[in-house]
Amino acid sequence: MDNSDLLAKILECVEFGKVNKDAPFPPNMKGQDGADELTKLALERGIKPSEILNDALIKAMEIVGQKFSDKKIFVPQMLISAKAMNASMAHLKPYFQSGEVKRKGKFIIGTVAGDLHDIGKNLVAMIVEGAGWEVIDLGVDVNSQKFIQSIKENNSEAVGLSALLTTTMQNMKSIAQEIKAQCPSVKLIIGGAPVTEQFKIEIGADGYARDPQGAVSYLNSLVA
Ligand code: B1M
Repeated sequence: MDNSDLLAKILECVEFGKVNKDAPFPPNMKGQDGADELTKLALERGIKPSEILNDALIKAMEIVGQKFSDKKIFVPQMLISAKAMNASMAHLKPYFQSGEVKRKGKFIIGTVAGDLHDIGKNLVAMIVEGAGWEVIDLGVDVNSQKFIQSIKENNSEAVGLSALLTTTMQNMKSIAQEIKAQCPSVKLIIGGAPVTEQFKIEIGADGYARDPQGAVSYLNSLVA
């Protein structure tokens, strides 16, 4: 198997939810290596973590999302794909986190109330941490009080809100407004698939990032 076949195989594992060799699902891949073993192999072969992320994992999730929209798969299949993606990301994490030792500041991040999607948020957290920020990850389904308490306790420079649903984007709006009212000096950055630059302006956030690198650029501009 050459490197491009290996990336294609990792994509297939995430698309169909083959977590590792022992996983019985999907039945037609029983006994085969899964996302776990194949990602390890790819890294051992020297394939760049960013290549694994962009050319296999994120592409797989785009396919999964499209199939869900087309009603070809349902929530359990999305969940098992997410599990396979997480098995792969566990191997990539140390590479994204190996940033500078001296911290540039504290960044709090969470997925907003009502929303349980955390893969994108976890990626942003890893990459921001790798770029030299101390990251405090509040997890998913985070309400305004939890964000505000953490900002005050940690005296953080910036906070990031992630949302993947058009419904929870509305929660993002009220959470952003409450944070700004109680912590006016904190810089607030938003992101997630349905979020836009226009929405940032609408809700009075300070920054919008399409991807983790955008979040890093914005944060670094605060300490430049
Ligand atoms: Co859900 N889901 N899901 N889901 N899910 C979507 C988001 C959806 C687009 C699928 C579809 O219909 N095509 C759709 C939303 C439709 C909409 O609102 N417009 C959807 C739906 C409808 C739902 C449910 C309502 C389904 C149901 O129950 N009927 C339900 C909601 C549950 C809830 O949250 N309350 C649900 C549940 C789930 C699972 C739990 C099964 C699972 C999540 C598991 C997990 O996260 N641990 C899941 C999954 C896996 C998806 C898809 C397939 C993949 C999401 C993902 O991880 N993408 C997704 C379809 C899709 O996105 N194509 C879908 C990969 C990830 C790397 O990208 O998260 O976009 P993303 O993050 C990116 C950027 O957005 C950005 O950087 C990341 C890296 O590039 N970014 C930031 C993210 N946060 C940022 C913050 C920043 C900056 C950048 O600064 C702070």
